[in-house]
Amino acid sequence: MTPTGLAPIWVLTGDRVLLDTRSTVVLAWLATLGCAPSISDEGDGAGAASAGTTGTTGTTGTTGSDGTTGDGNDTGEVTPGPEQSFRLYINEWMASNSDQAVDPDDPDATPDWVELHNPSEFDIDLTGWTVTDDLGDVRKHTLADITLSAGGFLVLLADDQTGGIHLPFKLSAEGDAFGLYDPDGVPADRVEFTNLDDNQVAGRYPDDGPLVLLSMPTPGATNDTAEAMER
Ligand SMILES: [Ca+2]
Ligand SMILES: [Ca+2]
Repeated sequence: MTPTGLAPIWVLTGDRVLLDTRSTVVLAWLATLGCAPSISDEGDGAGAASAGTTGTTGTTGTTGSDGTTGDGNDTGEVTPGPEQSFRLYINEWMASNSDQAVDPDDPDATPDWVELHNPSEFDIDLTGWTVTDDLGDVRKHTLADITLSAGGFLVLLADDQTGGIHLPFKLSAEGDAFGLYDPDGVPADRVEFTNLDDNQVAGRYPDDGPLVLLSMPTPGATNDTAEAMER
């Protein structure tokens, strides 16, 4: 099974590894960036696999399943389509921070920070994804060895340091930007902002929703209180 086109398949699982003749395997996948996978089968004669009807599960419409039968020698192909999509979000950030402890290794530090959110039902390995505070330089920093768990929140520290969740730049409260890009450089989410007060937190309300000012910071947790409408 080979992902084709621009939209990658991030997770592909089957409910069994070995198939007996005429047995069935259920495949599940997670695609991103406007990709709606469908199954086609190249076949190889007698006992060739046949693609079943593709379907979707879950509220985000990001997974599909497909029943196939075959002789264990078949190969198939996933063809991206236009409808289903999956996203990671820049969910919350603080560009001037004087009292919020968010560094697990330094409770006295109060760095700028950015919260990412993964609303999907799959863990996403962020290795190779890039982040930047300059939307004209999308590969400013490449993430490594970080997983954004299914339904989870991840706090990155914009503290001009490197390694793990640290980023080699800070955010300017007078106006700045933040972008998250997949390993192919395709934007997953981008935000721009101006004039944030000290300890002012901005983000999406509800999670993954419109950009607002938030009345209290919730790094690593759901955004539960909005202060102002979209601006
Ligand atoms: Ca700052
Ligand atoms: Ca939050």
